[in-house]
Amino acid sequence: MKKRALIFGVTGQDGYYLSKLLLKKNYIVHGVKRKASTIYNYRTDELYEKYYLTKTPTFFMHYGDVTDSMNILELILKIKPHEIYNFAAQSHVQVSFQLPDYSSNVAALGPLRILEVIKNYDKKIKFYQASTSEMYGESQAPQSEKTPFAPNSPYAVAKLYAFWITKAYRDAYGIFASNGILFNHESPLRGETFVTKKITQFVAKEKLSKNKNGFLSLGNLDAKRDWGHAKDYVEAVWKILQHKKPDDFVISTGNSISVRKFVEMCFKSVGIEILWKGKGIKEVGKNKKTGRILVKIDKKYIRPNEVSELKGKANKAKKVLKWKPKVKIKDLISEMIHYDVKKLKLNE
Ligand code: NAP
Ligand code: G4F
Repeated sequence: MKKRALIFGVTGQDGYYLSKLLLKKNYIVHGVKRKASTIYNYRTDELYEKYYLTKTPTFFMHYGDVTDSMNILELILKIKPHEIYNFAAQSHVQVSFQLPDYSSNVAALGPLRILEVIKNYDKKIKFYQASTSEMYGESQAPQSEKTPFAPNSPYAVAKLYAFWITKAYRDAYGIFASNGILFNHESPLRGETFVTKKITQFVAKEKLSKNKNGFLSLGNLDAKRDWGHAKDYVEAVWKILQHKKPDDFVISTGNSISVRKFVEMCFKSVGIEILWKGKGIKEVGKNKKTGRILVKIDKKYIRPNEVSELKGKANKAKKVLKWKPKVKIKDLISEMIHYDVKKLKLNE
């Protein structure tokens, strides 16, 4: 019998990559998407065509929302999944300062609602919670499963609730409920308001001389992140639920670089060297050869609280799950820019 997986947040970056992985592994995948006034399934379209529009479909989409308990209950009773992956979240840290109530409702209470259904209706369902390195806040890098949490945004605080409630339901009710504490992971399908995708899209336009005199507006250039590839990270997510017992795992590359360095690497990959001038809000990044300003700081992207350095130590996952990341940052950048260039050319 094929395994059935239910993915909350299937329309997001990780939802796409995990669905693809599970479909290749012969699962039947049910994804939950929200109702919106426009159709925006650009990530899942490929899967829908390949795995739904066939004689024996294995990919199904359902309307739903993790703020609606009855909806979660109905979906679980109808689908009877073996595994549930909860990726649903308003996942933008800065936006969570503007929408704290909503972001917390989705990220903190969403998983609680799912766990309640598992507890009351079928304790055999395995549950994965998308926890995050943001929960470490300003805790000293490198961060591992043993590092104290110190969340400093509404998003991170809500995710910490989700982390603990997942563990509490595991301990209290014997549910196979696990957390993946994933560090930043990116891909060509990363949401367009996250910093890596903002940068690669701008650089792709620059490569095709489509920016005219435009510049890229960014916030804090000195924050450091441990960036991996989403494709590698969903492998770890799946492995976490296949492990013999429920547990919590840090998933990261162990390499951390600043936003500034990421900018430099992206421009370098298209033959442009960046020269930084000025300080603070007045700092600019210029094309060393032409002197044209390519990067400016805009204070609207500076957060009320920042997480200065995330650098993960995934020794436990490497040892216990036999997982390791394959894609190096340089290759991630080149894949993202290549994709953005191709997309721009298609739209010409
Ligand atoms: P993403 O692209 O922002 O996807 C989030 C998904 O959640 C989208 O499908 C979104 O639907 C859905 N969603 C939002 N609110 C919902 C609600 N009320 N009910 C049901 N679904 C809802 O995020 P991602 O990068 O794939 O990340 C997946 C998960 O891992 C998120 O929970 C994120 O917080 C967490 N995480 C991400 C990273 C990372 O670096 N990417 C690292 C650690 C943890 P719409 O498409 O309709 O908005
Ligand atoms: O790309 P970001 O928005 O990602 P952030 O805040 O690290 O959060 C992402 O990773 C988390 C895991 O650690 C996830 F839980 C979360 O859901 C999300 O996927 O920002 C990265 C860094 C920050 O320090 C930010 O201040 O880049 C800095 N930054 C500088 N300029 C910017 C910008 N971030 C964004 N989004 N936009 C800017 O213009």
